[in-house]
Order: sequence, then structure tokens, then C-alpha cells
Amino acid sequence: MASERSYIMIKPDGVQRNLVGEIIKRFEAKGYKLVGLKMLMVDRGLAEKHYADLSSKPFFSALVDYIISGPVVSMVWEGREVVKMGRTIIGATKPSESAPGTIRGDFCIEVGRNVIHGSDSVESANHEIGLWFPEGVAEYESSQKAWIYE
Ligand code: RTP
Repeated sequence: MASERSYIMIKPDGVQRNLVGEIIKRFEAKGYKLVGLKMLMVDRGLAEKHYADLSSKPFFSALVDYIISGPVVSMVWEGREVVKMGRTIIGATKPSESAPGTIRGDFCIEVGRNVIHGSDSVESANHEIGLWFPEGVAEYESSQKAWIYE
């Protein structure tokens, strides 16, 4: 059975602020396996689909403008409970509430520039991976597995 997967995206501010390596390092060091990675300029339609659940929010159009304002780094990470633990690594949505040691707690100040996205459930992860990686992700065995899991 395939391990759990999460869709993780470094938003345009994270790319512009040179946080790509730092963010990848944190997921790698935890023990997760990178199975999808690409940089792209997001078109408005894809950004609107990704955030469709928030379309009635007052900040929706600013959010879409932000996501399409520069390149993003789209990733799929795999591993046990990666959705829940990925959200823990990322920290609370509002940087003012995200703990030090989390990505948002360490690297940002405003909710509208919060550096990174992570799927909030296994169902939304599967949906988002289909949306962002229609070509599929890499299937391979990691040599580290026996050193990460019992
Ligand atoms: P994300 O989807 O980006 O991982 O964020 P999230 O689940 O932690 O939070 P969600 O409520 O889904 O919000 C999505 C993104 O919308 C922006 N936002 N702005 N101005 C505001 O009050 C506000 N609230 C949310 C943030 O970029 C948030 O990550």
C-alpha cells in the first residue's frame, strides 16, 4: 500500500525570500520522501481551483493575486502521517499564532504572506496532488526507509 502523501507548496514570497532550500531541508531531515518537485508560474484558473473552498472569503481575490505573483515550488512529500505532521512543521495559518520552530513561526509575520501551503487532510491532499501533478509523481524505494521506520 502506498504511504500517505501531502501537497506542499512554497508560495511566491517563500521563493523570493530564498527559503526553498531551508523548507526542503526541514521535510527531508524529518524523514519524509520527496516524490514530486517542480517550479511554475501559476495561472489564475489553477489558483482559483486550488482555493475554491475560500471563494466566498473577502480575501479570496488578494489570495489568488498573491499566489500568481511569482513562481511557486510545488512538491509532494510522502511518509507516515505526513499530512498532519506536515501541518505541524508548517505551523498555524496566522504567523502571530504559529510557534517558534515552525516554518511560519520562524519566517513570517503576516497571514497574507505566510510562505507555504500544506494540505489539511488526506482527502484534500489527494485532490490537490491530482490538481497540481496530473502527470503523476515518482515511484521509488528509499534506501533510508529501514533507518526511519521500525
Ligand atoms: P494554506 O491552505 O495556504 O496551507 O493555508 P491554511 O490551510 O493554513 O489556511 P486557509 O484558511 O485554508 O487559508 C488559505 C490561505 O489564505 C490566506 N489567508 N488570508 N487575510 C486573511 O485573513 C487570510 N486568511 C487566510 C493565507 O495565505 C492562507 O494560508
